Amino acid sequence: MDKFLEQFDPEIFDAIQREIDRQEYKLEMIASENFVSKAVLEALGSVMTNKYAEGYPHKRYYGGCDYVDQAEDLAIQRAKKLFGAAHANVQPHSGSQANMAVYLSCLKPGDTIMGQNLSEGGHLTHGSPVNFSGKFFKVVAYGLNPETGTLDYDQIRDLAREHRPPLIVCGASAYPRKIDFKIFRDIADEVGARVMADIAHPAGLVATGLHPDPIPYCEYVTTTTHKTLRGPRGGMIFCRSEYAKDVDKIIFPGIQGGPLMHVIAAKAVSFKEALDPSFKDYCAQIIKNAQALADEFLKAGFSLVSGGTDNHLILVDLTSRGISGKEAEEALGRAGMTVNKNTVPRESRSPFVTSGIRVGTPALTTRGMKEPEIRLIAGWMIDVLNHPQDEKKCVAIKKNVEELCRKFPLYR
Ligand code: DSN
Repeated sequence: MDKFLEQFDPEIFDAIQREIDRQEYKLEMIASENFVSKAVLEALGSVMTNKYAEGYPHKRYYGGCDYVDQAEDLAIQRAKKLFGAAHANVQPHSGSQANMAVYLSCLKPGDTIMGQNLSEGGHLTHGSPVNFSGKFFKVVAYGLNPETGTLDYDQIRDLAREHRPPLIVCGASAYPRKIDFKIFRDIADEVGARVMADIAHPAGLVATGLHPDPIPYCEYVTTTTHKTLRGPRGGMIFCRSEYAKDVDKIIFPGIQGGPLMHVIAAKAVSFKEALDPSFKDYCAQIIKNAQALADEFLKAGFSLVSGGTDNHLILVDLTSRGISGKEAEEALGRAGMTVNKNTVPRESRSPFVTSGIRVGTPALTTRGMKEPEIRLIAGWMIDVLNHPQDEKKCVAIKKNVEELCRKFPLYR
């Protein structure tokens, strides 16, 4: 292997080595994270990073774009095939920029958007007051039914009738159930709204038919490429052909400059991986693993928002367990298991403390772990959550975690 980085910048080299070890020897259960393949990593670290290519394939503002055009054409073709979409823009640097582009393409500042409340599973860009979406637009937030912990479609319909927003946003960051895009379409039609589905979390499950498909029902579909889709960090927008020009114009020149061509090349590689039939087996295993995790937590008497899961994550409500989300995240971290604290419905604590944890299975599934390993891990998690102050226990479990990780190597 080349040693350029090690020789030139040993400090950054060291940080990267430590991060490789962290990923390799700890259990990654942040629901929005995953591990890319070595082929994706190779494309990300390629000379495509050197090229400026403002514009779109075959219509660029710079010379020398033949080969980045080749890569972006492939990314677009594969993305459209994977999701059955009429138009794809693969240039958004992130999910936030994808969402911003859709909003700016069809709304004026001060218009109303409806989106899922951040504290009940939504995303910052769906109208949080601290985000551009909540600053530029009037926001009507919808939430979950407090009894069932699932989306309250009656409330959504009532709010839409009352506020008549031009855009309804659906999609979530911490929601363990399937989203019914057809109901959102019906509601939108009733009030004359367009619908944007942000499928960043379940994108891989959507692409493989394991989650309902928003494409037939939504004018716009946005996603990130690095969660269940298992590609490099980045964003992407799908839309109906009649909106393509407006969306493309907002991404460039509206809010972004030169596209990150190394990331676009890596996106293309990950879409090729996702088009392989084996990717459906992988996504099915993600769900089976999340359901095994849910099963173990329920058996141990924990409360799960919505009572379980049908996607890649569970949301554990710790309200009645005498431990905050922050304490749980920290204790699990000491035992080698990485999760994130998360608000739960009817949250009483601040977002920095919270009463829940969000636990996802995409990254463990990428390592090849299946239900037996997941049940073992759930047992360790439950043990830690029941004894968060027991440092000896955390140390012992951390050893077990490392041993398990060695059986499912990642990059080392
Ligand atoms: N930060 C992402 C997540 O964890 O769900 C969303 O942008």
